[in-house]
Amino acid sequence: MNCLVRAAVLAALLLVAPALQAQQTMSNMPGMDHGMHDSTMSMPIPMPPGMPMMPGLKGLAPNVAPFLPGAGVDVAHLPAAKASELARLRDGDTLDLTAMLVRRTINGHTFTMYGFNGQIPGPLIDVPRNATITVRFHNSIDLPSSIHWHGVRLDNRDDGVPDVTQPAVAPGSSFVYQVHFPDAGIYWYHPHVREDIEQAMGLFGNVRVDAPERDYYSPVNLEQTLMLSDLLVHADTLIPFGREGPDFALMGRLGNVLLVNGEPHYALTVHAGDVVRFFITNASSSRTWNLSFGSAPMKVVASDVSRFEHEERVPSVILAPAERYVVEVRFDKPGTYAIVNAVQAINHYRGEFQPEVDTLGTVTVSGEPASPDYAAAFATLRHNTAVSRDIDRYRPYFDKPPDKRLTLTVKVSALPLATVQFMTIDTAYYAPVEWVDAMPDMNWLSSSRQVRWILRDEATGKENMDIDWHVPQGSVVKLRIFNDPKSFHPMQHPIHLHGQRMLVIARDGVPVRNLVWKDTALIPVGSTVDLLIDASNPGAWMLHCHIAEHLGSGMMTVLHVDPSGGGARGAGAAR
Ligand SMILES: [Cu+2]
Repeated sequence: MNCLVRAAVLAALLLVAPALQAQQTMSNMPGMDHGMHDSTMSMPIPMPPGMPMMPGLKGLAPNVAPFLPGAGVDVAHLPAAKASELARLRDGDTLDLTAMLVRRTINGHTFTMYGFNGQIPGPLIDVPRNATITVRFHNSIDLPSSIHWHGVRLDNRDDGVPDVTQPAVAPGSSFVYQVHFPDAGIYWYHPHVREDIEQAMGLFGNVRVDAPERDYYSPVNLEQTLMLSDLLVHADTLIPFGREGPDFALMGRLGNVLLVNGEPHYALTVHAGDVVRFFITNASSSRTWNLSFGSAPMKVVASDVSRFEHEERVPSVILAPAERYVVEVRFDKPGTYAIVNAVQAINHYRGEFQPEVDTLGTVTVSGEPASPDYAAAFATLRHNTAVSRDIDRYRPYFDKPPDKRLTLTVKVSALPLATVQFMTIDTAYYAPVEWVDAMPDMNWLSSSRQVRWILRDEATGKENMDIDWHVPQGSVVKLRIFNDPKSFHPMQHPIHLHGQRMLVIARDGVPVRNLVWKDTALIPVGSTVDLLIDASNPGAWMLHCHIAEHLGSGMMTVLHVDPSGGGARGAGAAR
């Protein structure tokens, strides 16, 4: 549909929307209890500039009760949130991690949020590769919780998934995790209960696993970990969450305050010529980021579970929720470099894309020269032959037919009529990735009671938790995922597999040339992506979308890796 036609249809829809609202009020549709208002829910949802709230949606509220952390608690009596502190641990060490209420002030507004040990992000856990640590988790928040060790190939019982590997940890209770780290790199931890609330409110932290090899990475002057998140705020209030299930179920909650390490203005000072290695994690619920460091040259070195086969120069790095990238950046000239998120926003009125650039922070480069000067090492793009050799064992499986196929889609019921009408024309075209929430009103008013995001097994037609996949330990599983662009609201999905590692071997039939071990892969709208799973770790492992609201709307299943020698099923899927 061209822009003018779209604009005309939209204008017509806006004119008829009040009539639609009247019609829907009279029709008493099931599940449409939008009339339950209170003072918190009648607040306006922040809209993009120039975009009025759809008239047919005015006065409505999500059909879930509003929830914010710390109801009845005086925020003034809570401890102020601290910045992340380094927790350097050795094999056999023990760490206490307490999820607790904190007082957090951002841009002059004070909120009740959560933090691990009072910190946002939680402690930066630094361990040597192959260490095993004990983590005593204490739940002092007002929801059940758990800790999932994202990307870590640990024992299944320590994976932190309620109803799959452990019971949820009730408020006031504790759980002990033994966490073993077999792979070097950057990992993270977060609850696996209501991520849309708990992770968004501050319960996330990094784990850095150090390799014993001294030249595992190139030499740099400085290392920094960056956790990216966002917060949805109206004036001095957080927009409430849904108590019974997520609101913002269509696109996920995209915040209007962008944060690096929990702060709205990240700042770093370096010397001229310094090379900085950034370990970057996307801890936001739904936002995909496109990050760059001004004009400073950058090379991408590693991602979720390994280094790349070879380093590459890149203008920017894209991170879907839960993905990690390790990049090295050289700041060669004195001055100020802006760290920016540069994306394409959609203007639904005009049916056009427009650039949107947010500054997340700055790197100030002093006149003092770098010492040592690593310019030569930075100019070298390394080949990580150890990574290529490890992957060589798996290359014979790249061309086999898929063992498993999933289609990603969505079903909706009882959404406001204006939303349904809008989506009918909105999906006349689609974006491979939705970088911003261009329709926050419709998104807010869709809850997990009305939206069901779906992983569908192409072989059986089964969906989500009804899929009962078993593969033997040691098998190499080729999983083909297709993201259906013709669904009610197509959207990209970052698909995460627990406890294993996988390669993205092809996108839309085109082989990926520079491989890296991943635990999360972005599947853009309309795309077909081939994953090769190294199913080496026995247990029941979640496979799900990492958009918190999609997960909370059903988009998950379990991959059972049956222990070798005992009761393995589905051997046909194996090598
Ligand atoms: Cu999703």
